[in-house]
Amino acid sequence: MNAALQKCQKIWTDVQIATLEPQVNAPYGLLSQYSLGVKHGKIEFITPSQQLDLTGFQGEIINGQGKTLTPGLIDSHTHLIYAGQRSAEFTQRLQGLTYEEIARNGGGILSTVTATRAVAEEELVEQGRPRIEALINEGVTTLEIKSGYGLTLKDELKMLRAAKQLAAGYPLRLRTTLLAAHAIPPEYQNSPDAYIELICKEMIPQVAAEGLADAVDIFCEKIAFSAAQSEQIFSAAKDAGLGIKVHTEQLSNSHGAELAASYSAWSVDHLEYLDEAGIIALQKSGTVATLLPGAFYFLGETKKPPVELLRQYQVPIALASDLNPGSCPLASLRLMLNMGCVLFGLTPEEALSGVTRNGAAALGIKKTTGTLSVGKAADMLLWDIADPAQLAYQFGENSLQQRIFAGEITHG
Ligand code: DI6
Ligand code: FE
Repeated sequence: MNAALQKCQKIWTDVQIATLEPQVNAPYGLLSQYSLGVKHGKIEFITPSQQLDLTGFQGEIINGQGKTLTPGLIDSHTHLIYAGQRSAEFTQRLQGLTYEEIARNGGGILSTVTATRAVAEEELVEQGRPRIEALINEGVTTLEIKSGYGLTLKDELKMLRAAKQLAAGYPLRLRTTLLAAHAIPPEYQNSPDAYIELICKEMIPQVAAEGLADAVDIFCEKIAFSAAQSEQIFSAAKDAGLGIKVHTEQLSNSHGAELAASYSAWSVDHLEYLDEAGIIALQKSGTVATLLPGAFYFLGETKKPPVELLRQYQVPIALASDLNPGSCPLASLRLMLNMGCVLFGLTPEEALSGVTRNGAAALGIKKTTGTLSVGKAADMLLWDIADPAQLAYQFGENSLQQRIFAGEITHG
């Protein structure tokens, strides 16, 4: 028995591994009849089962019985921390009001801001619990949570702290994002530039100093912030050493993607109205295009993101839930796999890459997670399926047999 194998704590034998590694020249980076060993939370080896000699191995052996192992799922865009809910707004929309009209009447994001400001950090943690558990139970091992319903220094910090406190109770990798520029707060309705200044001069530096966020995001849209205001935020984020993300081209083409690409953004998100010039900019900067089919579906949008052009320019595509109380109260990344295919025309392989490899890239952590390869985190899911496409094809019947986080079996 070789030395690498001897040092492993656990070995999964006889698994079909969907590595999602582009170097593995097969759909899904698939390796059949392989074994995988884990040491100190990381993948130590991946080898054909027939080459494995387990004589004398002291650790745990898990017989995979030919089942399929994939990377843990990564939900790279959520607004999971908030107070209250907006079913009344849903009812209004069904009666004919649009998301934009509701927002302009002071509802929408601002109604969640009122509810979120009114509660303590502990309460935000408790209200987020069923949502985070829903995601974890279906296989999410890395999750991003944004602020954006506080819109004051104190309340944005409260949201980020609540996200950290909530996630700390679960076997999960958390990335947090400051989205103070989500909406113009009521106090600044007549002076949005002063709010941008507050974000750049106070919020971003303090959040960076306290290590409360990995990235900064902004809603660049005609009902929110302009490209010029976005640029100030990107510049402050860059100075603070934080990653850059942007909500853009969701309801119109604000050219936020092109601008974000010029700041080497990690991701640009939504993108229904993205044009070819924006796509070329993304290709140059290596920025991930994050598609959010749940929000598209829930708002009954009809303009689809330019998937064929993204493919043509080989822009990496991530897929995420956008879980939030207004445009996507759907706490399921599995559902997004199906919607990404049915609504946007992604292939099941593109969809799965979007919630693994490209999700990791959208969070600036592609070196450590997102695919199954030696040296990466052993965040893995064992599924009772024969074809990885089943993850996008089926919904509701639970085929997840084991959820493994940093080498430990947390479910199953
Ligand atoms: N775009 C969205 O879809 C979410 N935020 C954003 O900038 C919606 C957030 C909400 O309606 O509460
Ligand atoms: Fe969002």
